[in-house]
Amino acid sequence: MQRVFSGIQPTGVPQLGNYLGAIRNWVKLQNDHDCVFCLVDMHALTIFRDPQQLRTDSLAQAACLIASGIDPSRHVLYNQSAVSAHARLGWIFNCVVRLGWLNRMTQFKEKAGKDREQHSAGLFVYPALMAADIHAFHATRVPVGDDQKQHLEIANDIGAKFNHDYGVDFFPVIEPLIPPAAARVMSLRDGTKKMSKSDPSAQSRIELTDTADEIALKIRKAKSDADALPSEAEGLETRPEARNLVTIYAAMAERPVDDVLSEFGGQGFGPFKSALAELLVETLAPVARETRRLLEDRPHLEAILRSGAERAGAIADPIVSEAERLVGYLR
Ligand code: AQP
Repeated sequence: MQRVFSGIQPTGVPQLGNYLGAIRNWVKLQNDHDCVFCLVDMHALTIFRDPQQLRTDSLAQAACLIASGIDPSRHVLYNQSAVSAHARLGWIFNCVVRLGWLNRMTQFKEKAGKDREQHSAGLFVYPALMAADIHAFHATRVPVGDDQKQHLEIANDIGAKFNHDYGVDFFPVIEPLIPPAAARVMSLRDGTKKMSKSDPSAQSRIELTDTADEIALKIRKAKSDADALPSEAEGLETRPEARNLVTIYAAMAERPVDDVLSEFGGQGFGPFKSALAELLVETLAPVARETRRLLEDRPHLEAILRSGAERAGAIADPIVSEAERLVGYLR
């Protein structure tokens, strides 16, 4: 079975975009892959986090993943900082990656904005650590959204340069797994901005711990426009908020957009939003309930992550030790 590595940052409660763009697909991958699910708390640190908040978010993240269907008894679920292989290989890769490659990363440019000099070096070298996350497990498949494709390309470039520099064939090629309906979910307040767990406005996103009432209210208040829904996808091109709501409906129902529009085209947003809220509540309210239940037993969650870290270390340590031998570290 091919090994899949998936990471998510514990930077808040997972939101609908994380669910539709990543988590739901991860749950399916468990059936025919050997999966490693990692809460990437070292990546979360690239932008300052309150320490207590980071701990709280890490546990909430673990609970949400398990409640969504990630099975920590069959696959590996742990937090990145608990396995030293990430940092060890991350450093080697910092020395392999070229500054020119990092300078081209669009996500750094987006996150740093004009204030580049004020950001951490960690944010800049994030792609080298991400490459280490994957290569430390010799993972060959990584589910990624559109926004992460560039990071996967650099992970392959780093692996290939390591192999070339040390004259080995050690790190395999990583293949991106783009989910079939790779929905990009946008903010409920601005259809041109990606839905994000760290957006200052909680109204901009559906969180996986929201109650049925909260979901319904957020959808009712979601920005839309005054026109009726079109009957074909083309009619959504210049209407970002309408397009976002229809995309969410189609992704949740696993139906093509045109199919959704053939049902709702010509109607106003009132009935459509009610149907959308109902669809979201049906799937997400049980996830939220289970997440809350899991969070009541913190020692149990911590034990799951500790056991995951031991299993992750058992896979990654020998691989990273071999990389360390190859670069010439004295042992
Ligand atoms: N809006 C989105 N639509 C589709 N997919 C999304 N993902 C995130 N937002 C959307 C996918 O979720 C996976 C895990 O994301 P992450 O937490 O590691 O990083 P992120 O993309 O930075 O997510 P956020 O919510 O926007 O976090 P913050 O606010 O901390 O930056 C990834 O596969 C991502 O594609």
